[in-house]
Amino acid sequence: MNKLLLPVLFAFSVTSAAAAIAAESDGGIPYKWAPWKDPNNPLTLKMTEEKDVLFERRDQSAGPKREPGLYYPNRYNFGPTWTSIPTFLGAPIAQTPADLKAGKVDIAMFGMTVGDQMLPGGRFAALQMRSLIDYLSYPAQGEDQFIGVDIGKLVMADYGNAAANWMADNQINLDEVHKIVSEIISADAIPVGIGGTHIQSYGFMTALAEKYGPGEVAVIHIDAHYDAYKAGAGRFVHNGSFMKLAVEKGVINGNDIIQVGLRGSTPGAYDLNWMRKNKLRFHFQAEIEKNGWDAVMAKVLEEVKGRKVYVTFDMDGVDPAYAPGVGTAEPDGLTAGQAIQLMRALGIQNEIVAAEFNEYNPFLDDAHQTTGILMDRLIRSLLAGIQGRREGITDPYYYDPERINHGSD
Ligand SMILES: [Mn+2]
Repeated sequence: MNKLLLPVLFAFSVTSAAAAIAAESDGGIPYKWAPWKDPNNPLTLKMTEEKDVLFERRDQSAGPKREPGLYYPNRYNFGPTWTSIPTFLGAPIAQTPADLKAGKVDIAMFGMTVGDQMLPGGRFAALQMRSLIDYLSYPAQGEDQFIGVDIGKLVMADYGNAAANWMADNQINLDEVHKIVSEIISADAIPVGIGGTHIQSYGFMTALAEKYGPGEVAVIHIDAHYDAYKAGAGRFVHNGSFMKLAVEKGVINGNDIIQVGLRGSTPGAYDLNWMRKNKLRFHFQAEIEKNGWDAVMAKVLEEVKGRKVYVTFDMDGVDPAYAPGVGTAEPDGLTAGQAIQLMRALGIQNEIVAAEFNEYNPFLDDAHQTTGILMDRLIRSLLAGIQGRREGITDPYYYDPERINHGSD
């Protein structure tokens, strides 16, 4: 269920004469209207196949034979996306954990293809992100123009996509995200998920909880929406509810969630109370407007200092003036510059253990692919911060002296 329709249905359920029905429901759609919640109801749709071909892995040993490691699919050393077989940031390909290990990969990018959004298109974002019509997006190299660090020093790989069945319950899709994140982590690389909708964050969080244990990793959650609606519409979880489920199932502690950019028509009093009770560290746009971006960013950095960090970036956290290609656009929000600054600062200050950039809808982007290019730059800024940290930069507000003073006076 999408973010906009859900409150409408919810409001309908409680304002109709069926208040008694609503009272016996869990706050979502009343049970009587949701027969699919009852497994014994003949109307309930079930998977009839044990296996889903979409998730069957290719037998890599069947050939062609090759040594484990990274390989470039392209003929040319340098080339824009339209002369290439596109990969994320032009990175070489890895197909298995053995490839990641043999290649000593630092950053394993993979495409995510879940599309549970009111306005369809998110599942095509990974495809688009590999082929932006922007030749500067192509090489996985280049100096960050704030801190003068070359992200090409990181060993990057394109780890392919996580499949998602666009007709199935999201449980199976999240299992696949979980699996791929786990494969990457087990190869000591940092998973960077690209594309799809925000629900996939749940697969990241379960994989991270499995590896590190709950309470070890803090989540930086940039979003217009708090994503803690009660799960509704008979679904396991959706892109507006996964945070609540993650907290209630103990996948993550509420006070390990730091949210930035919340605004719009939600949450209401009930959910805000839930957020306070579970000690989420939320930073509404209201706080940014009142105290200014610098103060709020400083507070976020202070709250997360010394922690392992997982970044989950919903592109609708950014003002649609800068990022129109999203499924649930919400006016106001972070500027492109603020978002870029935050990514770079987090990469410098914290040990980034995973990151994921979602809710980009290429069908709703402008002709310049403004949203896609911004998402690309957000990824690069985080990577620049990560590499800067490896090179000994410790100040999240560090700038390359040569880039803030021309010295010609
Ligand atoms: Mn979201």
